[in-house]
Amino acid sequence: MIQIFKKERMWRSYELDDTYDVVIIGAGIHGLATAYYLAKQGITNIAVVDRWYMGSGGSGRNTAIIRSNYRTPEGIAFYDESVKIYEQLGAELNFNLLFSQHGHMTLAHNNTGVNGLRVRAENNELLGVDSRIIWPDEIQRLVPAMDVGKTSRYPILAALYHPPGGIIRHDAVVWGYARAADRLGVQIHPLTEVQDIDVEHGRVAAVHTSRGIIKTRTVVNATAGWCSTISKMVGVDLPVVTHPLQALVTEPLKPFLDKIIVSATLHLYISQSDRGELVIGEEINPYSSYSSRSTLPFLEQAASHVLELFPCLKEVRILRQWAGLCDMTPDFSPIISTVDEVEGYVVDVGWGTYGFKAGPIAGKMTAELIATGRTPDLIYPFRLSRFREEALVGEKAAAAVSH
Ligand code: PYC
Repeated sequence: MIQIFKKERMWRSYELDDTYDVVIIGAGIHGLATAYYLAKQGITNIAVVDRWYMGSGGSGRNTAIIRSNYRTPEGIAFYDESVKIYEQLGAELNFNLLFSQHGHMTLAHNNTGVNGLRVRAENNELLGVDSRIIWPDEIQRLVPAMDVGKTSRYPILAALYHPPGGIIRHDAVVWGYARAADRLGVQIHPLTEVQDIDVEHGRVAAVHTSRGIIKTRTVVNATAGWCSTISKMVGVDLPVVTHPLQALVTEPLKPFLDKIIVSATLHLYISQSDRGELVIGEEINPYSSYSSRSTLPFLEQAASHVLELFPCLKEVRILRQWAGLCDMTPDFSPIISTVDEVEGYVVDVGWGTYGFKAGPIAGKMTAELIATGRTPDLIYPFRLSRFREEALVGEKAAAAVSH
């Protein structure tokens, strides 16, 4: 006898209601995590709207690196909370997120680079984050396939080794949060484009969408690369410039690389996925744009940089490329904040190249901010007013992506 199993629906479809307590714009990891943590606090009359499909922005277009080896005390503390959430998130959402923590290694090829890594190592250690400087012998032992040689064009002098760093299945994180939020009563509305936002007497009043007008007193902008265009709808200029960031995957290979390798000099990061593909990224495009087209110059540069470190990969074929949009702030730190000029308008933006790894803690903090009306200590450094208070959180040089 053939048994037919009825497939469980991951989330439901709804008509758009005319009123919600909270409207979250952006059904990526940030928007969905915010909805989930709000619903856990009992605020369930929520619409998460997205002009395209769930996870179609940065959440589906990143290289899925999770780490907390940042540079500033504020950044380290914040991203470390995210790593801690990721470590138990699969169990909490009852969804396999394929999270593997095999370690993250940032290489230095000159003395300036080594000094930069020392600053990070010391700040990490002070805050209890597992990160230390290692030298070529240990690097070679941990990554036998890499050319650390003194004769290569970019000899490796040292590395910042961060054992808790890892990679995860990014779509699974989006789906896991979406399913959990749906079960708590959150409505997720894909293909629902926000066209305008009404502000009345200094307060958010309604959101105009391609499927109708929604009355609400709270709007969350979680739209990453598009955040400044949404913010203009309420008359708030964000200190954000959008740049594309590109990546590629190769054909699958037998497992040979369990560490994430990052080179700040080459602006390169490379890891091997559970499927065996190499996932490779480089720096942000130097120009501001909303285009998510791949380019040949990126491909050429990434390929040549990979071969500097891994000459053994010279015959490997590339399967596909993609690009995402990064909402860059002047200090490379995010903005998670209420906005003085418009009551009820909350931003979770400015993630630049760090958005995916921060999704869980950003969602949790944004939810707490909305539910309590108070800014949690962990995100106080990331308030919007820091730009006029000259209290920047300089996270430059905490990544390989050109800054
Ligand atoms: O910060 O780990 C990172 C990263 C990788 C790609 C973009 N940002």
